[in-house]
Amino acid sequence: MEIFKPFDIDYTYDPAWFEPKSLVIRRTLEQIYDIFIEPDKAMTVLKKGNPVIVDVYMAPIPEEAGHLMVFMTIIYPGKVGDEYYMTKGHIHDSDTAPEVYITLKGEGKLLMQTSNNDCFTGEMKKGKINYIPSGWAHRAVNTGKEVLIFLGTYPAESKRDYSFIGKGKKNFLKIVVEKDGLPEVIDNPVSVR
Ligand code: PAN
Ligand code: ZN
Repeated sequence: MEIFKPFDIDYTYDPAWFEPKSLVIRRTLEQIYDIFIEPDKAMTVLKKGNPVIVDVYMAPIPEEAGHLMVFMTIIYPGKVGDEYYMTKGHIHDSDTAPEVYITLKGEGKLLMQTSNNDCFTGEMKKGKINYIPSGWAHRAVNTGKEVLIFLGTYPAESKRDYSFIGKGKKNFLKIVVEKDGLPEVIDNPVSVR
């Protein structure tokens, strides 16, 4: 492997800022409206505008074996019906690709599951580090009234696989909804086991 030059990343979380970055992944409601259990409610919102749900800032690190990707993710606050804004959710395409999330600001839940349908919900808030072992699909959910911001790292060569998300697919077996003003993790009524 070519020797790579060390570098520092500067960041703030109030406001969210991360440099240097080589890629920004932006997920708007129009792109991911169908991950919510009530997509018709998302369509109503989309008639008035197209809110940004998630931004991901990725550092300029080669997506190759031997490197660790480093990123910052911002999930904006909001809901579609009772379901909080969240990432699309994915699993990594390798069984040697664990991931670490470190929350800097806000609060949320980290839904995780295996292909055997084991489920685990991590707590995301300042003071928590979430460890996502290889083989666990993951989706972060912003359950707060402010932005949820976290840093993370994973083996840079591993690709994200979204093939289980969508209509008639397995999806995440749990969802997070607001009930009486508080987040509640419940079974996903539209998941297909
Ligand atoms: C994170 C996620 C980020 C957005 O960087 O990519 O939180 O998630 P989705 O791509 O599922 O919308 C990560 O887990 N990378 O592996
Ligand atoms: Zn991931």
